[in-house]
Amino acid sequence: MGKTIKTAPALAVSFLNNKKHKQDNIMKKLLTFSAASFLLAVNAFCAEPNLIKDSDFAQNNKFWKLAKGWSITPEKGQKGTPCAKLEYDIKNKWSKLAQTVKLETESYYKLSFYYRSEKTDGDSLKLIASTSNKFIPKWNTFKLSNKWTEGAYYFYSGKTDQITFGWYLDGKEPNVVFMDNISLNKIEDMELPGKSFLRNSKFEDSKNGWSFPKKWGKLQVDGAISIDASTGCLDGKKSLKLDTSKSASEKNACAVAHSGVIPIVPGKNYVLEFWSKAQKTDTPLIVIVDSYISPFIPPHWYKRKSIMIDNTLRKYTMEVYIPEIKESPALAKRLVFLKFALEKHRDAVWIDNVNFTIKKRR
Ligand SMILES: [Ca+2]
Ligand SMILES: [Ca+2]
Repeated sequence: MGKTIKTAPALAVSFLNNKKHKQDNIMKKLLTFSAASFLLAVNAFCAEPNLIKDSDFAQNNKFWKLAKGWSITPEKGQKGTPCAKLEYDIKNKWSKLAQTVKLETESYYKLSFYYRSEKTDGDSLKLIASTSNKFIPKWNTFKLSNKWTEGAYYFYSGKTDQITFGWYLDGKEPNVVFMDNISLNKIEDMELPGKSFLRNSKFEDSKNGWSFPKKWGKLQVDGAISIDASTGCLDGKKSLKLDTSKSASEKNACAVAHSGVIPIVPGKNYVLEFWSKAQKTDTPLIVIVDSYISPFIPPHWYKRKSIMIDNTLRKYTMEVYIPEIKESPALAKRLVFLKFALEKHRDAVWIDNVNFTIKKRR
């Protein structure tokens, strides 16, 4: 090679450079290709498969049970694909789109689905999760709107090895609902610090995932609980507002909001964070992390704290140790939910950006 360069230096060098360049390119391509196939292999190995069959409705109802009112429509889905459609009138109340899936026991799962309705504001889409036991929470509601929205539902299987998901409407008005891209995946990242499994934690999705019960122990709720989109709002466009300022007496004043269920890993330290402000100062907000197998039968596990809220917006933090199941059998479902309440106190409190996650190690 040296000789070639000596006899015809310029040409040979350029030829060699060219050759080297080509070799480099081939090497680069090979490396990129093998890196890509390696990543593909890793992804294929790591990604949990979707357990829902015909999740995008492209196989025309082979795996779905479509009760009265439900059909597969060719192009109304996300990105113009086929999807499931419910033409709802009062006559097909509780009529379900359903699929039964085998589960692994003692595992965490996420069910995800996309939905929209023809009306801008209407009833809620209901999800029923039926199993042979009562271990997994059965009912969930998802507020309908005319934009494609993801509905998510997390649960721990325990000893349950089969589940049937059914979606239906039971509202008072006719509507048309579309559903697409339904997936059920085992989740392996339950222990990621900072990852919250709380649904609608910023209240931007209105009341979705939250409920406002009528009673709080022996007290009747006489306050106003709302998803507030006024100037009092803390972040984004909406926040949760508990308002007992118009309650008849301090002694009976009461307003309560419950979150939906949050899957947890036992034996871990958790941090509950939220942003809040009150109309006045020194307003005691009751915060409870709660868990039970059945709401009316012991065992019951909870952590309760009264947090003083003042009239400037700031972040409040509460640390909670979630015990092992053998210490607290009430946590067997590996679920908790959060409660925020004003009790025997007249004021208004806004709450936003609620986060409940495993504590980060320092
Ligand atoms: Ca589709
Ligand atoms: Ca918000």
